[in-house]
Amino acid sequence: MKYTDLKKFPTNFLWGASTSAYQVEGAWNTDGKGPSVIDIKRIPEGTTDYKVASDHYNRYKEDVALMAEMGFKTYRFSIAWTRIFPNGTGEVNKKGIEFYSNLIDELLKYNIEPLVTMYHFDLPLALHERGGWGNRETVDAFEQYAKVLFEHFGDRVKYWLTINEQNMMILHGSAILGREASKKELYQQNHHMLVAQAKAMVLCHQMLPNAKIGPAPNIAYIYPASSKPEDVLAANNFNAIRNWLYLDMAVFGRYNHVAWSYMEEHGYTPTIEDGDMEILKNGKPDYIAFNYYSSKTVEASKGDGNDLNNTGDQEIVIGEAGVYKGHTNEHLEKTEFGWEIDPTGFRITLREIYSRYNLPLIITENGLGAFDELENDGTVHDPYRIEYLGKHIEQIQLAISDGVDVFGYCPWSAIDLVSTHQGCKKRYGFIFVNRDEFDLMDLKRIRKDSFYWYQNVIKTNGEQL
Ligand code: BGP
Repeated sequence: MKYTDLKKFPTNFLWGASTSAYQVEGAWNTDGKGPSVIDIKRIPEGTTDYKVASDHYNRYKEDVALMAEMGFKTYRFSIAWTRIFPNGTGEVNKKGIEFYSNLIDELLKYNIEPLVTMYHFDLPLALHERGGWGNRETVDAFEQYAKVLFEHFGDRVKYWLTINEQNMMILHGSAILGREASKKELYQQNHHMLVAQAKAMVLCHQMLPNAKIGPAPNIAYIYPASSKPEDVLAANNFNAIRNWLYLDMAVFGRYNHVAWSYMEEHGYTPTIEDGDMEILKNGKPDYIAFNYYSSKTVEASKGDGNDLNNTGDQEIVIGEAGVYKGHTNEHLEKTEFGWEIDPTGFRITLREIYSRYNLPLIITENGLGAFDELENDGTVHDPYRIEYLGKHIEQIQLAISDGVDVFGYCPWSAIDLVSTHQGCKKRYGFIFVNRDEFDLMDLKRIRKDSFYWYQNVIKTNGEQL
């Protein structure tokens, strides 16, 4: 649909950007922080670990000042569970509370709204060793953790996100977390995470009546490779399994029927305890946050063994025999890392989510990973990132013109950080961090071209892209 005049971005639109604790903070064992699953992760050869990352733990003031200079209205970051509870449960670590309290105060000093992810992939190792999300106790541990966060930060944090990309941990856990699990186990973990999320949402509303909370899955609309009904059905299958399973539960408190039938057919259905469905019904999000990098395309699975299980990374679809098969969309370009680029798919995804759930939306990740280069004169030219982000912001405005209620945009990432499985040379930030895969150099912060560009986007409230 074309419009003669586009609707403007709302005046209080939350422009910002995102990071996650383990990818940016470093200080992996400082001030009482306990180990998380990230510290035992199988690190792909040739890439760095997460011990120092971007050293944000020690340089957060400088980083926040740069975000303020860009004009951020919000900053989406995650809290490392193991800074608060080094062993997942038990004693609260005061130093961990202090760090995030200081970070929040620093943001508020510049009128930057903190947008806090409670859990972004870094499950405490102590819980993992007792079965992780496969163990029901982790649900209680998460609820306890949520309570402590609300108690200590609820006076200043209005926007909460429960679990980052739960769907990607289930579908692509091997790339992100570096370990394998059977699908049966994964869907049990999934159920426990859904219950934990619902409990956190209920608790948030009880303890902080003025706060808002929502889920943060990775949602990408799935296209059929052709108009062949079998391909359309495969896209419908994958939309249910990848996207709606998570949001139907978060919003309506019920399992999506196609996803459930898929689990039944394969013997993946989780054990549901008495009272779970009621908890799931009671947990109600105030908004939906989602991460979007690209649409996905699938064709019908022939079930002939060529469409093996889904083992690509977050944005690469392989397929599942008898359900769907990944298909390269010949209409789209790809990033250097093989991720398709589809700004129009962003608008389609925004429309689709809003039509299904009718809740305000905020984008908590979107961005382009690239090998940026620092020039001799100290500049970093990243026109490809500006182009990517500009085209996606254009689509948000179109979606707003379609009547979608979008209240914020937080691309990935505020500052360079370590990728989930491709090291620190795969960069996403507006701020360059001067380090190499294995040489920490001086970790100096350098404004990229996209820094100045985004500053102007925010200043003009999205009018100049
Ligand atoms: C998302 C994760 C982020 C982030 C991003 C980019 O799936 O939520 O943590 O890393 O993808 O992915 P990558 O780091 O693999 O390039």
